[in-house]
Amino acid sequence: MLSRALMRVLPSLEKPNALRLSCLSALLAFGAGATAQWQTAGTLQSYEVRSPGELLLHVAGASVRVSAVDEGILRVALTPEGQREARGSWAVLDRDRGNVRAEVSDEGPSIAVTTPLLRLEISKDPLRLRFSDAAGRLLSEDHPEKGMSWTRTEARIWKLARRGERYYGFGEKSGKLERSGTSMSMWNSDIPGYTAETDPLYKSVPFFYASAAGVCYGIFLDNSAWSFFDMGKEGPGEYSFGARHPALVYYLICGPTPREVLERYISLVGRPSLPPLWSLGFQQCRWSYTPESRVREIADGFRSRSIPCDVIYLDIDYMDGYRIFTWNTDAFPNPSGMIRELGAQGFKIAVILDPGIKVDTAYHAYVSGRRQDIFLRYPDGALFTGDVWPGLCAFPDFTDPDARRWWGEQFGELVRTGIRGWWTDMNEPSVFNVPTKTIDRSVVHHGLDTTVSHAIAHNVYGLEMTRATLEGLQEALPEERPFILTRATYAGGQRYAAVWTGDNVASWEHLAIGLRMCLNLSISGFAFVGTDIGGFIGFPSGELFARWLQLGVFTPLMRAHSVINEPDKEPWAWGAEWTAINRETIALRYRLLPYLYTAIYEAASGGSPPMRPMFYDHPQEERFAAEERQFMFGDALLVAPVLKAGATTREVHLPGGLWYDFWTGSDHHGGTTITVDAPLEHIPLFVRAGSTIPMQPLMQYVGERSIDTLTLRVYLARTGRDSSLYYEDDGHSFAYRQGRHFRRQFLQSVGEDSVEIVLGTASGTHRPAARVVQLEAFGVPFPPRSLTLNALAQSVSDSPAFPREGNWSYVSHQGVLRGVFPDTSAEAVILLRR
Ligand code: MIG
Repeated sequence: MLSRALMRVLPSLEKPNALRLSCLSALLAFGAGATAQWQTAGTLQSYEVRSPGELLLHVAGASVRVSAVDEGILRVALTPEGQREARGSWAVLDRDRGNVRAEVSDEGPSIAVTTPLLRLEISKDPLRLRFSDAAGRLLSEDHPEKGMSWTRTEARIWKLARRGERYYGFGEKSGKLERSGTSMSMWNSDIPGYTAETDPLYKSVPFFYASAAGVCYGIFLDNSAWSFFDMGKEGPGEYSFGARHPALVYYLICGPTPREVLERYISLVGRPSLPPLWSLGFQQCRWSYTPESRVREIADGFRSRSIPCDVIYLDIDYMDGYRIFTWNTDAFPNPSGMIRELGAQGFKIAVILDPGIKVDTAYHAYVSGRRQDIFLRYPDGALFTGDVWPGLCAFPDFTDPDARRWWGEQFGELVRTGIRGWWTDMNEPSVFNVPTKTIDRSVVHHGLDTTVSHAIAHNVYGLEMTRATLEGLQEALPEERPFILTRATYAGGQRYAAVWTGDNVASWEHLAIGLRMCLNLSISGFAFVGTDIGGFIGFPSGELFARWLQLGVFTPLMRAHSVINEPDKEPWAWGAEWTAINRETIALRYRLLPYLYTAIYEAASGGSPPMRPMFYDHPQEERFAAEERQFMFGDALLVAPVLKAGATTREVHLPGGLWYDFWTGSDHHGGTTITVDAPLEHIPLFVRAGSTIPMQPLMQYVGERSIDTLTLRVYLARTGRDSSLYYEDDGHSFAYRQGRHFRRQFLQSVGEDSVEIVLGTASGTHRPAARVVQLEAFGVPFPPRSLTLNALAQSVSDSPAFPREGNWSYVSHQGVLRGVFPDTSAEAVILLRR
């Protein structure tokens, strides 16, 4: 009982049983009410320059290693005496970054580390860090009193906030987008029906942006233990972050724009993998579609109503008593036959995978797992077991390469059965029958060349489960890009899996919460993100579902889901009128696939995620600092979802420049707030002038037929040059890595007396099937006196319909030019003259 009480006093102790004795003396030393004895970095005692960009500094009780990872990223490692220095990382890519141009100079009272982009000034007495950029602008400085501090069990860095500093990121947070004045922690937790106040949630991404007066930097606290962030809640003008593990590493990441912070962070922890194109189609899930006849009924439900869909999920009831890698053969007597036939209808099947392996000596996974000794154990060697869906379970030690190999080997069978989607759930991990709802913190993991307690491995358990899944699929299905969807993960997890935001609720509030979570995750590296459309728990009205689905078009993962025991929630469940609206909504998703795919490709090549909060491109604009009800999707689209019941209009804040209404083609001057119609039929959507939106014909699933018409909607700016990327490949293999892609720029240039629209020469060796371009240019400022395509004169009619191939039309009261011509990989230049 004593240890219980002490646990409350010292919440961060990892091994309560082993520490009973020392706890007693600690309690006496601290006195009642004190939580811990903090030490703060004092006078620099000595230092060594290890290489041009690396310094080891010593103060009483700790050492601090500072190193330049590259020109724009500095790493700081605090190691109190008696602790092992943190070396490996589950998040940071282990790769040679070449020679970093960095210099160390002793300037008397301080030491400076300088790269072409950053300057770190280390004051010697006391040891404090002060980061600024090459332009001399202050980024971040240690708090003069508290600086870097530690106890025996935790460490924390206090910093001064700049005037008006705002904070963003932090991964999966359900509260407000802008985080100043709040505190948060990271400890992967399964909390069904969470709220805007619930923290922490399923995922840990200890990375954030600090932005003041348009100058932004990032901090990544690479610590997988329970970590915490106080962004000015504890005291104004300061913030702090730390972890319940005193050997602490953080990275300071240079901007100055949010985009540059994101790109540098991604270069550190890895890019999102490029998903197969079909996973951008509509996905239908519920707990559970069973038996087989029900799955077929759902598939027919989509096809008979002409509602596009690519993926149907099997939730936990497909298994034999929830045993992973088995089938309930009563409900699914012939899985491969079923999957083959659904495949012929254009569906892919995804299955849920939980980490818990049922303790059952007649179950092959348990038997082989025991034989290969890959399950987690307590320090005394006893097997850790806990209750989940199958009853008592053992848990693979996913941080151990041997356990990952074992897990990966189980995939051959499911792949041969035809499964193509992998849904890893419960991997916080969630355990039912213990008060902590997870694995005991003392349990021993193997990984990163050493053993660590579950207290350290907890937050990477889901990450390593998705890694094991990916590694298994690389063996079992090496030619296909895998689609893995996970609930729990850690920073860098975008390398392995897409994410969804767990067990949300069918409420209007949750529609807004889900949008915030997707935005926060997106700028925290997780580009492929979505919510349970319609809400997991509870039953939405037809209106709520329709509005949620409309937003879902603009979340990279577009998946509807439902908890068990709720009525049907498929898109046709609310009667004919709503069905028609939902059909059109999903149709829009499929028409926009070329644009969506380019947006996800941009993220997969190390750039911005598809979903971007408004501050991301406009960090200097105060009106966008806390904007969380509209967002950019890709470079071109501004999405303003309806988040209120009964609303038929909504306010939209347009950034500077010219904007086009996607639905009407009418234009609006930016830098304004407008109120637009928001009929139930569609989501308010705007296009940035200067962009080109590629669209394809409606299909019922990805690859139903080849694209015979590529529609290009060209939105002309009033003047000047602009460009948009277009990316395409085979959509499913890794051949794009060998250059089998089709990538080009769409350019526009608007002058006084001429407009030029160019489809740039395509790079790469992928060649789409023969098709035409159907070009539609909005905002053409004059009736063209002459029009040429690759210098050949074209005739122009004034018909409002799309002309036949080889013809053009111009409708003067709309300012819209339309033309149809063959698409090739060669440059196409369309020139209009006044
Ligand atoms: O304890 O597999 O978040 O999507 O349907 C609940 C059943 C387990 C939680 C997931 C949810 C899934 C459900 N799972």
